[in-house]
Amino acid sequence: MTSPIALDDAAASPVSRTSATSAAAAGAAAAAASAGRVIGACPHDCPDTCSFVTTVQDGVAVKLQGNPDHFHTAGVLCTKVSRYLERNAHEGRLVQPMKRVGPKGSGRFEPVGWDEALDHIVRELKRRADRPETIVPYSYAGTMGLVQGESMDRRFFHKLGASLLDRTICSTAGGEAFGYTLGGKVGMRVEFFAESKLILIWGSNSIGSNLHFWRHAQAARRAGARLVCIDPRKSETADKCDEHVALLPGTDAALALSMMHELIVNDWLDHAYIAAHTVGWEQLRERALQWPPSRAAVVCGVPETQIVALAGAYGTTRPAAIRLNYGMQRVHGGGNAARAVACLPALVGAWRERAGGVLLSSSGQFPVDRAALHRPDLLAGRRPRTINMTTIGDALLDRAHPVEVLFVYNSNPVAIAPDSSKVVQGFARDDLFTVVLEQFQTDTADYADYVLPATTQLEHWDIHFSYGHTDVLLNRPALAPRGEARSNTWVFRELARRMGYDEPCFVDDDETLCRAAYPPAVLDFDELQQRGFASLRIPEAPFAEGNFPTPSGRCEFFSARLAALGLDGLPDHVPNRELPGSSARYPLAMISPPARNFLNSTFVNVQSLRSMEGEPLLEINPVDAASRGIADGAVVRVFNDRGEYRCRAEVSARARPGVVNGLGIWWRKLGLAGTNVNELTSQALTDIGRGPTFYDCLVEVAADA
Ligand SMILES: Nc1nc2c(c(=O)[nH]1)N[C@H]1C(S)=C(S)[C@@H](COP(=O)(O)OP(=O)(O)OC[C@H]3O[C@@H](n4cnc5c(=O)[nH]c(N)nc54)[C@H](O)[C@@H]3O)O[C@H]1N2
Ligand SMILES: Nc1nc2c(c(=O)[nH]1)N[C@H]1C(S)=C(S)[C@@H](COP(=O)(O)OP(=O)(O)OC[C@H]3O[C@@H](n4cnc5c(=O)[nH]c(N)nc54)[C@H](O)[C@@H]3O)O[C@H]1N2
Ligand code: SF4
Ligand SMILES: [Mo]
Repeated sequence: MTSPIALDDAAASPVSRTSATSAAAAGAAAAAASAGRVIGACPHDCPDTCSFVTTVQDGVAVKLQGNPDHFHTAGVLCTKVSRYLERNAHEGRLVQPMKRVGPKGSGRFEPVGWDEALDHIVRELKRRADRPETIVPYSYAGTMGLVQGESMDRRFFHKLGASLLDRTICSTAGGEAFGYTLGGKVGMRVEFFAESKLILIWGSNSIGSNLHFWRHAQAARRAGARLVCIDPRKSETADKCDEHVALLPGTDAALALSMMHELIVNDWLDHAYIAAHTVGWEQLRERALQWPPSRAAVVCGVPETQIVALAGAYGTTRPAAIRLNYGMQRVHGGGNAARAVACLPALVGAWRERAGGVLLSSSGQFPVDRAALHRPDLLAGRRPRTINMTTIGDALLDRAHPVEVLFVYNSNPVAIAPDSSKVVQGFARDDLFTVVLEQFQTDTADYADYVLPATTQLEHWDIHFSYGHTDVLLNRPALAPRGEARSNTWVFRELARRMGYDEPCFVDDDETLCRAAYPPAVLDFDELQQRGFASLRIPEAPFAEGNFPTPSGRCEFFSARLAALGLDGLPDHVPNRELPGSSARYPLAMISPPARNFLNSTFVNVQSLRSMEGEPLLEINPVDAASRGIADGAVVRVFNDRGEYRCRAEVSARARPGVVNGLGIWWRKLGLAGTNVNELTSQALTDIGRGPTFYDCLVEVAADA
C-alpha cells in the first residue's frame, strides 16, 4: 500500500516519494500523492458514505469530486463536502499543538512542541495510575473511519483502564430497538427502494441528510410510487413528497399502532408470514386494537382521515418500503416508537420482496472485527465504570465520582451535547485537565488545557463501513498533513510509547489497522485497494424466509429480552416527558433537526456554507408568531428553565402550530449571543438505549426586548 490508486493520468506519471517522506516524517504513515487522482471516502457522520476522488497537483489538492465509478455515490457529493477543500485549506486549521494561557473558555493559547505537550499529558495520566477511572475519553463520529475513529484510541484507553464511554449521542434508542425487534441494524438494501410502489419517509429529511437515498426514491416515484413524509416539520423532503403527515414530535408509536389497528380491522395482514416468522402476534394485536385512528389523531395532532388513508395505502400497496431515520427517536419514547415502526413490514409480509421492508441503518450488516481493533482484552479483567456521553454535563459536575482528565477527539461536546449550561460549567472546572484533539478551534477546544492538531481525511488512511449502504470503502491520503497536524492513531501510538506500553498492538501502523478491521474471508482487500470500495455479499431480500438475527430467528413483536429487563415486552406509545400542551409557561415544543449545509457542528466555520445558512434560525408558524407579536426576521429569545438562546425568527409554514424548529447545531461562538440550541435541550434519556431526547423539549419564544 504505497502508491495512490491511479485512475488515469497518475498511472502514467511516477509517484513522487517526496511528499510521502514528509507525510511519514509527520507521522501519518501515509504515502501522499504529489500528483494524480487519489480515491478516498467521505468520513462524515452521514448514511451515504460517498467515495470521492481528489486531484492533486504539486502536492496541492485542486479538485475533489464524487467518484463516478462507485454506484452509491454516482459521481455526486453533497454541497457540504463539495466544499471540503475549502475546509481543508481553511486559515483556521489547527497546525501546531497549543497550551492554554488564559482562563478556560477564553480561547487564549500559545504554541508548544509536540514533545512538551505529550510529555505533560503523560505526566497527568501517570499521576492517576491508582485511579485511572478518573480519566475519560470523549469521542464520537467526527470521522466514521474505523481506524481514526475506533482503533488505537480504544486500545490505549483500555490499557490505561480509563472510564468507558457509552456512545449514545445519536442512535442507540432506535438502534437497540431494532436489535430487540429485528435482531440488529439490518434491513432493506437502499438501492431496492427504487422498485418500491409506496415509500414512507419517516423522521428523515432525506434531501438534506441522505441525498443518495433520495435519488432512489425519485426513481421509484417516476415509476409510479407514492411518497409519504412523516415529520413534524414541513421539510424540503416533505415539499417533494405526495403527502406530508405533520404529526407532533414524539407521537410516532401512536401513529404506527393505529396503522396496525387498520391493518387488523381491514384484514390487510399476511397471516402466513405472521405465523411463520414472528413472535407475540396475539399480544400485539390486542395492543394495536386499543389504538383506533380517532385516538391516534388526537395524540398525533393530525386528521383521522389522514391516518386511515395512510394505513390503507400501506395495507394494500406492494411492495411497500419504509425509510426510517434517527430524527424520530430523539424523544422519551424513541425506542418504543422505532420498535412499533419495525413491526409494520412483518404484518403485511413486506419482507417477502426485496423492495419491501424497512431501513433504519445498514451498519449491522458489516462484519467489523471490533475486538481486533479495540482490544478489550487489554482491560485485563478490570471493569471500569461507564459514562454516558449524553449526560456529560452531569458527569463533569458529579463530585462524588470525579472526572479529573477528559480527552476529547472526533467530537464537539460543548456544542452538541444537551443542556449546554451544565456542559460548559463542567468544562470550565479549573481542576479538570482537558485535552482536545481537533482540526479546528471549536467551542470545545476553547476549554482545553492542550489543543492538539489533527489531520483530515485528505491526510490520513482509513477504512469505512456505512449506515446507508453495504459497501466497504478505503480512504487513502491525498496530501501531506497540514503543518504539524497528526492523525489520531499517531497521537495514541505516541502516548502509548511514552506510557511505556510495550504490547505489539501499540506499534501497528494504519495499513495494518485497515487490514484488521474486517476478517479476510469477508472482504477482498485487493479489490478494495484497486477500486477504493468493495461490496459485501449479502442477500437481496434478507428476511423473505424469516431468518431474523434475533434469539428466536423471528421478528419479535414481543421481546422476552425487554420483558426480562422489567420493560414492556410490546411496543407502546410512550409520551414525551415534556408533552406539548402540558405546560402553560412553555407552550411550544421545540425540535432541532440538522441544517442542510452543516453536518452536526462540522462546517459551521466554513464561510461559504455558513453564508448559505445565514444565521441561527427558529422556524415558527404564523399563528404562533402572531399571538406573540413576532415579525419575520426579528431576533427572538427562546427559553425554558434550563436556559435561553437568541436567534432570528423565520415565520413559516415549515413549522406546524405548536412546534418550533431550531435548525442546526451552530458553534456557540458563531451564534447571536454565544449560545446555541442545546442551551434549551435536556439530559433526560430515552426509554430504550440511554439516548438523548433533543426533540422532547418545551420552550417559550418572545420578541427580543
Ligand atoms: N446535511 C446534514 N446531513 C446529516 C446531518 C446533518 O447534520 N446535516 N446529520 C447526520 C447525522 S448525525 C445523522 S444521525 C443522520 C440522520 O440524521 P437525522 O437527525 O435523522 O436527520 P434528518 O434526516 O434531517 O431527520 C430528522 C427529521 O426528523 C424530524 N423529526 C423530529 N422529531 C420527529 C418526531 O418526533 N417524529 C418524526 N417522525 N420526525 C421527527 C425532523 O423534523 C427532521 O426533518 O443524518 C446525517 N446527515
Ligand atoms: N440539538 C441537537 N443536538 C444534537 C443533534 C440534534 O439533532 N439536535 N444531533 C445529535 C447527533 S445525531 C449527533 S451524531 C451528535 C454529533 O456530534 P459530534 O459527533 O460531536 O459531531 P460534530 O459536531 O460534527 O463534531 C465532530 C468534530 O470532530 C472533528 N473531527 C473530524 N475528523 C476528525 C479526526 O480525524 N480527528 C479528530 N481528532 N477530530 C476530527 C471535527 O472537526 C468536529 O469538530 O450531535 C447531536 N446533537
Ligand atoms: S456528507 Fe454524506 S452525502 Fe455528503 S459527501 Fe459525505 S457521505 Fe456523501
Ligand atoms: Mo447522528
